[in-house]
Amino acid sequence: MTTSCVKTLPGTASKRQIMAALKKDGAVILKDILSPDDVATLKGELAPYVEATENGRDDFTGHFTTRTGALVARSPKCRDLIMNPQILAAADDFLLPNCQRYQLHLTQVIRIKPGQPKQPIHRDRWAWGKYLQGIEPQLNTIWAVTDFTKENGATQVVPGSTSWPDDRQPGESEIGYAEMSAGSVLIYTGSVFHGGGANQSQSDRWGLNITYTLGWLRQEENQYLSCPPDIARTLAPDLQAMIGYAMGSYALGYYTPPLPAGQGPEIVPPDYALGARTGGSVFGSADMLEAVSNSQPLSKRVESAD
Ligand SMILES: O=C(O)CCC(=O)C(=O)O
Ligand SMILES: [Fe+2]
Repeated sequence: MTTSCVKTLPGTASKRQIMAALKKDGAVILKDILSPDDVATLKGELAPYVEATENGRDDFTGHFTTRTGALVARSPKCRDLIMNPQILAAADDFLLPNCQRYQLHLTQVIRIKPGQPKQPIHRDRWAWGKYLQGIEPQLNTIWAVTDFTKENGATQVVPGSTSWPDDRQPGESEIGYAEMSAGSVLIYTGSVFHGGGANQSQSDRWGLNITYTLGWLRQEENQYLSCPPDIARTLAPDLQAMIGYAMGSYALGYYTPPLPAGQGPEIVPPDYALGARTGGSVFGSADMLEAVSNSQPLSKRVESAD
């Protein structure tokens, strides 16, 4: 019998309530953030790509599961979800203590089809292996595009498992299910144990996985290839920066346009590729240099200054 459950807050929940739930359980659901119209728009934009996507090839990706990416480039509605102010307020609190900027980590529609067994329980932070310990590198969302029920593959979540040793296996009674209506969102950390659920229903479960990570770690979905400069150029500046077209720290992320000798600057930030002109041949700002030298986040410096 299941005794664990994933806490659900109203869509109007404050940042304090969200952070308290994340701290205690490592996961929380915000109910009905998107309107039925938003959900229909999302589904319409994503459907052609999702329908054309092949099943996974192993037990982790799922033989009856499809995973569809490049959602910044493909779906204007997804861009709003990525920049949702409630989610970003939580990400500010959760990630900024350990970086100067955070960035988009991946975008993926996960469609769990009927007949898909449970995904192995895991931590998403294992994308980097088990090297990183003692730091929270990642904050995640799964937006429900269809209803999520225990029967159709609602995400399995182990509330309170964020500080478990990596090799601990949850018992059945420790696993909760992120049951939620379409338009709701599951927020969960990179450290909480979880996995896709089994779909024993007759229809697909669609979840939209959007995740964020520290600006000094490699992104799981390579955004420069999924959203190359010609497309990124058309986006809002804050979204351009979020996907990675901004310096991650004083020296992280610069490039040199590979032009003939003397025909271009040597050291420029990545938004130069989108048309930004900032003077060239410096790394990041003086603030970033100072922050990285002190290994102290900008957010803390701002707080301690007032
Ligand atoms: O689809 C889900 O509910 C979760 C999938 C997941 O955890 C993953 O693929 O890393
Ligand atoms: Fe996962």
